[in-house]
Amino acid sequence: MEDLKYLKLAIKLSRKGLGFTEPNPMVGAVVVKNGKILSTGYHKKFGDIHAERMALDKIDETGTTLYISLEPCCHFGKTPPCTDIIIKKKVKKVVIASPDPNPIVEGKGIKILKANGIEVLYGQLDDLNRDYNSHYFTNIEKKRPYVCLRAGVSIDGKLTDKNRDSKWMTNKQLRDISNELRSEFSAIMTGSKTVIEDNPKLTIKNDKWKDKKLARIILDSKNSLKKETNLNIFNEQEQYPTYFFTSNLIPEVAPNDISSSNAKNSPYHFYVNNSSYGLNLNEILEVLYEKNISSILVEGGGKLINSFLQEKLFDEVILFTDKKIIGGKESVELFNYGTEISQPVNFSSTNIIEFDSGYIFRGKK
Ligand code: AOF
Ligand code: ZN
Repeated sequence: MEDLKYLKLAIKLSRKGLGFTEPNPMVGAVVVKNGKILSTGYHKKFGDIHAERMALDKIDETGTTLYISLEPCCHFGKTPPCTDIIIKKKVKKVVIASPDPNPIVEGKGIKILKANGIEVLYGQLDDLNRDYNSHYFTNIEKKRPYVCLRAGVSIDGKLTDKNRDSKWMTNKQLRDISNELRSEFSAIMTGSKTVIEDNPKLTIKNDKWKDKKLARIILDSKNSLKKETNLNIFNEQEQYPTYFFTSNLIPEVAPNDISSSNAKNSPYHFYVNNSSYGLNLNEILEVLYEKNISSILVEGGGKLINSFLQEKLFDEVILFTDKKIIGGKESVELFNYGTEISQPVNFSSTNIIEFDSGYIFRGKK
């Protein structure tokens, strides 16, 4: 019981790093002796000191119990191995929620602790920790970024009315929540049509996230977005670097890139093959994975979201639903593109929050 309480606290602490640690995991640690919490730590941002080292650095006591949400590392990376400090501080027992699937750790951390006479327990609350760190676990296990599809719809699943007007679709409260959702991800993705029609900034409004770096990924199959158009996506490149993907059937002549006038050499512009649903999404995810982008929030439009559905390349769906019925044959339905998916999408976990004006549905596969 006591173990569970402190382990839960370690997992809760890990969440303080939400949005800043990727592609590394969120990790929390708690040091306890004789039923008293001596210190805590969490991984604040990518490249910073690890959670368990942060907690142990602050104390001199020996014979403690260390609670960590993830198996400690045992490698020299950006920081020295955490197993070293656990041994040095003569920790008596280590309780871990999840073993680390990272091939440079993968059970070796636990082995080293045991070989040094430290009692090790692991596996309790593994599901909870994996759920919170689903981006990290998906990266390592599927070798691609975590993909979340997000859309705003009416109760009857319409994206827009017949005039293609969707601006009014979700009210301000839901729109603000939807905007801040971007902070949980490494990148947001949309299509060139949305960029041309809405000229979105694709940034995070809330000042709380002014230090958060977020990549903007634009699927521009025909290379139609020109820098001269002064679209908002060409601004604020430092905090929000913009990457473009174009079909390799299009000659590499019309440069969109921010840094150079030659699209061919641009580190921001990629040319990929086509698939039956548009640009080859597998190739795009491969490029982004190599660029260390570990999670993507796909914000539409409808065609793009449906391409990911058809290709079965997604891990989560988030629907912002207004309590309105749009009706009409000419209004645009969200799930109305492409062929029927051969099997319905089932979710292993779902969550629904109700607001005055609507609902947020979050389903993980
Ligand atoms: C973290 N924070 O609190 C723990 C991690 O890139 P490095 O050198 O910082 O190492 C990252 C790996 O270390 C990470 O993928 C995971 O396997 C392990 N543990 N990482 O960023 C932490 N405990
Ligand atoms: Zn470590």
